[in-house]
Amino acid sequence: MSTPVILLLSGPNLNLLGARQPEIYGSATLEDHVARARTAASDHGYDLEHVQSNTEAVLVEAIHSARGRCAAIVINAAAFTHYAWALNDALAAFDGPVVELHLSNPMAREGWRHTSVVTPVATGVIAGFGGDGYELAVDAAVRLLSR
Ligand code: CA2
Repeated sequence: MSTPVILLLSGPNLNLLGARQPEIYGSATLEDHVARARTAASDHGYDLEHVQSNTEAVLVEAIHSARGRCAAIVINAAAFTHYAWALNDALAAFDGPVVELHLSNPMAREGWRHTSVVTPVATGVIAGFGGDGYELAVDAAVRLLSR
C-alpha cells in the first residue's frame, strides 16, 4: 500500500517569510516550516506535499487534485483567508480533515483579519503559535485521521 499524503498549502507572500516583518512572522523561511511539517508527517507515517502560490486559481486546482488522493489538507491561505471564497467552495468539496493554520493570531490583529472564509469549512484552526504551528497542524491532522 502507498504512503498516505498530507497536502500543505501556502498562500500569497508566504514565500517572503524570513525576509520581511520578522517581528510578526518570525525569522524562519517557508522552507524551514515545510521541513518541520514534513518531519512531523513522516514521524506518523505520512508523506507531505507542499504547494505555495500567490495565485488563488493554483490553490483551488491543488485542492481539486487532492480529492480522492490526499488524506488531509493543512492550509495557511495567508491573505486569501479573508476573502477568497473560491477556496471555501473547493475545500467544501474535499472529503478529509482540513486544518486551517496561521503563524500569527489573526483575531488579535486588524479587524479585516477577523473574517476567515476557510474557518467555516475547516475541521479546526491552529493560530498564533508561530513556526510550531506547522508541527501542531500536522499532528492535529494525524489525530483527526486516526479517529
Ligand atoms: O499569520 C499568518 O500565518 C497569516 O496567514 C499570514 C498572512 C496574513 O495576511 C494573515 O492575516 C495571517 C500574511 C503572509 C504574508 O507574509 C509575509 C512575510 C514576509 C513579508 C511580507 C509578508
